[in-house]
Amino acid sequence: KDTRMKWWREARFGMFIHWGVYAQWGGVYHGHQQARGGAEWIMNRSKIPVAEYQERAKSFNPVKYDPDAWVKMAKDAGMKYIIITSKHHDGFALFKSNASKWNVADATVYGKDLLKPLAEACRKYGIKLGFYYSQAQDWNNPGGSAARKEMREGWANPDSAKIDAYTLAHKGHWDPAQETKTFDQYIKDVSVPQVKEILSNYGDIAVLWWDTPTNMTDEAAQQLQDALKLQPNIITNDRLKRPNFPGDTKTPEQKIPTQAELDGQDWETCMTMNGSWGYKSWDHNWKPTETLIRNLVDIASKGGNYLLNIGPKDDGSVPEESIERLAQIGKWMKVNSSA
Ligand code: JFZ
Repeated sequence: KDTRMKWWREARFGMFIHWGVYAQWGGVYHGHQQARGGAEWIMNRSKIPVAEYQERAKSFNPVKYDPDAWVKMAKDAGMKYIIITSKHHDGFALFKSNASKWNVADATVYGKDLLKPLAEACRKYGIKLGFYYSQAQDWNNPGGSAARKEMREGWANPDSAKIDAYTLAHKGHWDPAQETKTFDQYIKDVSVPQVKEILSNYGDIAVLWWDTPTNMTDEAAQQLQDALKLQPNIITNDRLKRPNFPGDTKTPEQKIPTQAELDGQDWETCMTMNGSWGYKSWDHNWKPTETLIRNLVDIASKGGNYLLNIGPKDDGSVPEESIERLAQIGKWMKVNSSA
């Protein structure tokens, strides 16, 4: 375990990338700002029907996507690794998949795999690449689960009251199209095959970043864990299924543990620069660079890693506020780090 974890324990700083077709909404549905939560949750928060969501996704066309520039930006900021959402809770795969047509190559006008060029750029700059994969929650591929948290909040969707009652009776789902398969079928037909795809087609993968184990069973988790054998040196977080699949690293979210909370386990604080993971057009609550640097110092001094997020827009460009902050951090790093 120690040799496998070596690079990760020395890394200290990485880039999280939340990107998907949800960036097209940017936190706005039919003129309403989504009620709460990250902009990557808009389909769930606003109860967008499956057909409508997929219809808009057809026009997803990130012509400004420049993976070389993204990786260089991370490298210049002093980051050592990148974790990108290969598939978030909306089930949309940023890669060409044979397990589901709901992927960038088959479901959008862009029509090309987005992860391949990113993997190439990471190799070019010597940056480790990891994949976030939402193994259980999936609102488009039938049988995927849907978290029900905060369901009683007001929705941006004007029809919310009616839809909430439906959702309560349907395990968090809001569209019959989501329930034409069982969860076990979804795991077998989509989740496991896609994890095999992302671990087979992009060279060395440093991290598998699981998330939200809603409805996970031990059997499903075991199948996913077995797929990891495709990358013998891979590092995983603790979100595959609690408590039987602890993984390698803990994931305090949006917060830095106090010294007293540290228990000797490897940990990584993931954090947004504003209040959203996915691109949210109306969130201007950006943390000052000084705060981000203090966070990095605090985390590094306690032996953790800082996974700092960017949420690119649907055209593939990165918000100016994020670019500026990463450049300023890089400037500080040049003066203050020995690496
Ligand atoms: C999850 C996702 O739902 C979210 O969209 C984002 O990808 C984030 C990184 O992960 O959200 C979580 C998961 C776990 C906790 C909080 C938010 N948690 O354990 O406190």
